[in-house]
Amino acid sequence: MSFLESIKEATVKFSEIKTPIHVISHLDTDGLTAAAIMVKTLTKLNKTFSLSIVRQMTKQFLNELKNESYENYIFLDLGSENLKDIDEVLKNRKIFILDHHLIHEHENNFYHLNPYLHNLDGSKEVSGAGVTYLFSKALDHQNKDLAYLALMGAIGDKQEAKEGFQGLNKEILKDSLDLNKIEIKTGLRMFDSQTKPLYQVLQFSTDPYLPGITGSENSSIGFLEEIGIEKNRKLIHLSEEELKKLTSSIIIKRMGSEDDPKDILGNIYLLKDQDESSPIKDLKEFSTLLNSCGRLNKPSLGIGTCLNDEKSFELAIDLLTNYKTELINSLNWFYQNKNSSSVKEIPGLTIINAEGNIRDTVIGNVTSIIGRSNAYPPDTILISLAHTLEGDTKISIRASGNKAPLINLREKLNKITQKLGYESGGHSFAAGSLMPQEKEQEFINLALESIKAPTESFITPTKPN
Ligand SMILES: [Mn+2]
Repeated sequence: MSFLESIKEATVKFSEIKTPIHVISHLDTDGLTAAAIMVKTLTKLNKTFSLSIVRQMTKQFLNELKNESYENYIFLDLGSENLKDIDEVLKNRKIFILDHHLIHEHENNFYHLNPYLHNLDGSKEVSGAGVTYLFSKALDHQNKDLAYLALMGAIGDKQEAKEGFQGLNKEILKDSLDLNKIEIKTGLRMFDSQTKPLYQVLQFSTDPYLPGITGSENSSIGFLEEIGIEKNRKLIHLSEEELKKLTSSIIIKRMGSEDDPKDILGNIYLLKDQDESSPIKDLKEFSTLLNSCGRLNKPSLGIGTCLNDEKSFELAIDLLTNYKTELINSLNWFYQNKNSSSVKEIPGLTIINAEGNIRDTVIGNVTSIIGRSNAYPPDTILISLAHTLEGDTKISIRASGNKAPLINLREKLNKITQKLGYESGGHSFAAGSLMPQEKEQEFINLALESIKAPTESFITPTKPN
């Protein structure tokens, strides 16, 4: 049976449900758009449901579900990795899983919809929101008007590359185009290009990465002065001539970087029913907005925005604006204090002890942006510390450069924090930990000790030009 056939079959079973449903979705852009699609679909069908958004599917969360009286559960953008736990905790309930993550095999009698079960690539061809959309469309063809939400989920999960969408995502795009809901333009692939002053768009552009510009306000302003474009202009307001100049100057800047310099050009997806200046006209910006709602733990604002709730939209914009301001202020603090005792630089390692100067909610992202800014040679380990409101210290570890770090950063950090009795979590390319403020100095000393400066393989710092 094909993926679409199995989706169709599941919707038939789904239609028979008469009792309330508990929908559980993921906190990122893809999860929030999946949730919005499902909320619209269920509301239209007059179904009774509740919605929970989770950062992660933990055993603890699943155990909380155990005591509920729901007979039906729908998991969106998650679940495929937790088949065993779900099976154990939610015996005898009707379970629908609409996911696109790699499957941790476990025999089950769920309605499990996942592209990997049909030899489709869940990392590129369809997102959690995409699977949810296909389910919604199979229930009611009219739900085609939700296709743009599915595209945003795919964008959030980095499934849109410079070639555009592929696989089922391409079909979903076609649905949106058929309804004349969106238009595609070619332009600079940059976030905030509709709404932010150009110098900030460039300064915060981490994908594509702009050597010597990303992460530095001064270089960004300098670059624009050099090419004669006023720094506060917006990308959408540039003339054709200016846009060409900007694009070619950026391409020149990116020459010699390992990515294709032309990576900066790509598709821009615009919602036709939004105003020119709307921060949610561009699907990529819309997806950034949702991402910050998730990151800042305000998923309801993101979902509300997807459901066209004006109040949620305004609050979400405020949230994003505050977040960006926080980011800019934090980066400025770093560049102003780079040569002070708050920033310790030894070959191979930089420790940024921000204390109360950078908030713990942005310190990870700030460290990532610094890592991509050319401030340090590739594969320099960056460790940042920031105080939390609860009196702890949040620690973030990243590495500089544009490629996957040579060492496993999570292991690296864990080795240090374990000596103090604390665990670290995260990924090999970005990890973090939390410990009481009193442990700060001890941690810093251990971190400095842990680096044996690799004298011969060390590369001369490349300065931003
Ligand atoms: Mn996803």
